[in-house]
Amino acid sequence: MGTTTRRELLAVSVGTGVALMLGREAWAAAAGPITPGAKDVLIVVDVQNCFTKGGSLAVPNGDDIVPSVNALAKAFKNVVITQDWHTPGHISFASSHPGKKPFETVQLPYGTQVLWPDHCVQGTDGAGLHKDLAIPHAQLVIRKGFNPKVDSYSAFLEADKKTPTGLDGYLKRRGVNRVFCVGLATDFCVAWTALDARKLGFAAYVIEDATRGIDNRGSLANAWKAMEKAGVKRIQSKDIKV
Ligand code: VGL
Ligand code: ZN
Repeated sequence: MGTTTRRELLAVSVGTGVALMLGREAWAAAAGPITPGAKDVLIVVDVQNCFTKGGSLAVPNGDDIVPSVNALAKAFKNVVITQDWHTPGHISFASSHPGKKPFETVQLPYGTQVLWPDHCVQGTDGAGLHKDLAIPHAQLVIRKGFNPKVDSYSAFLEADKKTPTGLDGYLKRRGVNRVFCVGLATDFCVAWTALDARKLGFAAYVIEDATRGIDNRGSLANAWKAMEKAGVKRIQSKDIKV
């Protein structure tokens, strides 16, 4: 102890250099395409007839994402599909609030609610999945928004921000810790799902080019701002190794 020879110092500095190089290599690998594994899930949000061409709440260019959603899904062992699944006369429908029009808001016990055209009523064609969605290996279909008095954009929690859908427990019991979100709409159900995923302790990614937004009164930019603040990673489908 005490005296460090020149040779030892050299060895230390060489060692550090190697460590730095290895570090850089690991970082470079992390920045490359992501290979989804057993701890990852793809959540395919609300790719339903009502939100696509001819639907009552059609998201602009919503249909365009279907081929890339199908391709991405093939790269994931774990896929969960969500369906917006409202009762007739649901509280989120403008038609349930006399004098109100779609895209206006009302105050409800759980906060401000945007009002929508009637959409995704349980058991109707509009609530069905898009005909070209092809994910036979999806393990769970989770329906949300079935409580007549509470909306649910998020796949995890209803709009009261406390009633769980059960997805959190399902994923955690299966060892999933990273959530990748695609689907419709970027600024509502996709964003709320990704934000709740962060709140519940998951790493969360939104694959932007496999989503489309409604963009009502700046909602798309606001959603991205909120997601960025919450640590949701904004990536593109080329960032996933398919
Ligand atoms: C959605 C509005 C109302 C969505 C659902 O899937 O983003 N948006 N219900
Ligand atoms: Zn809805």
